[in-house]
Amino acid sequence: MTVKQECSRLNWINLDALEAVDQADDLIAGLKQTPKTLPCRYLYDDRGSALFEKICDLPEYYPTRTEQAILEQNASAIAQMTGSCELIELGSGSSRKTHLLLEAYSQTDQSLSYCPVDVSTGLLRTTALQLLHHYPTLQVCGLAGTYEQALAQLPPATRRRMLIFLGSTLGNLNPQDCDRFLTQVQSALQPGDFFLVGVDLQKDVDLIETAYNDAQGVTAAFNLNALKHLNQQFEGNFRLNQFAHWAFYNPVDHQIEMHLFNLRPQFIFLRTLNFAIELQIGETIRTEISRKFYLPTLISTLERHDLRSLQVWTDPNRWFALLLCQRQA
Ligand code: AVI
Repeated sequence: MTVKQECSRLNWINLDALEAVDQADDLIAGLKQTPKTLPCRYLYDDRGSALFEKICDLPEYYPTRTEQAILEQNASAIAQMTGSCELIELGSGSSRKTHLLLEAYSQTDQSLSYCPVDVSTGLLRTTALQLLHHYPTLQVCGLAGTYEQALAQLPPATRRRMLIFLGSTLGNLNPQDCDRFLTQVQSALQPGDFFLVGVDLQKDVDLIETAYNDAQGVTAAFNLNALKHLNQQFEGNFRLNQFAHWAFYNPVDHQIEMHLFNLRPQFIFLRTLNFAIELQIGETIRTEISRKFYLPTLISTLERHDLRSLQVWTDPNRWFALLLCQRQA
């Protein structure tokens, strides 16, 4: 297979998401509030995405391998239940778990098509090319942008669709944003279409906290990289060595919170935004929440958005769940 033949099966749509979003209003609003917060998209420049890929391979970070094992066991059941359909993956990253689904669908589907959506254009391109090389009849339509933008601008459906949202990324949305997101999913799907979602479940707190405080410090580097990203993008002066990574479980909201803990008084200026803040010792900036779900509550939340759970698969420890939902009329 030549590169030219592979490229003829690759379609590319740039959603201009980053430009549109980076009016940075939400960034400024978050840095003004107490406690300070950052939109978690700043964790994912190309370096952040590469660090996240490394996190997925850490011994402490159980979600990736647990979800992968569930998919390994059940990918063909999923393909059989949905039949042939167009696969759209939100926040695809390296699409490592999607290989399992593509493998299963390629057994039954002659016109296999896959739309990965990601903000990291570098990763999206590399992954798309690898997939084309691996699956000789696959059509790929890469959508470079945020999933909100992708859901609003999906190419018209030509057949049944399945939206895929793996890795418990749903947990990175607070309950209001989660509702907004599910409303968008609901409108992007026709009755009969599918939504496949992977979520991390509530469990022993030590296990969760260890997953976000790994011994090699990869999660810490991932967290701090958000500030480097801001420095580069907005000509900022965050001094990374004056912050410490801090991740803990909040039992009230059932979520891990990742913060950057400020070690010295600092004056921060983001030149291109003409925005300044002062940070006191001990002040933190929350960079991410990662909610851990209780299945019955999640199933009814999905139901409220006309997404009926057809089947739920979990691992033997019930640490993680994969739900296949169908959009109701
Ligand atoms: C992408 N997301 C689901 C990961 C999570 O577990 O919330 C991001 C992450 N943050 C720290 N480690 C992994």
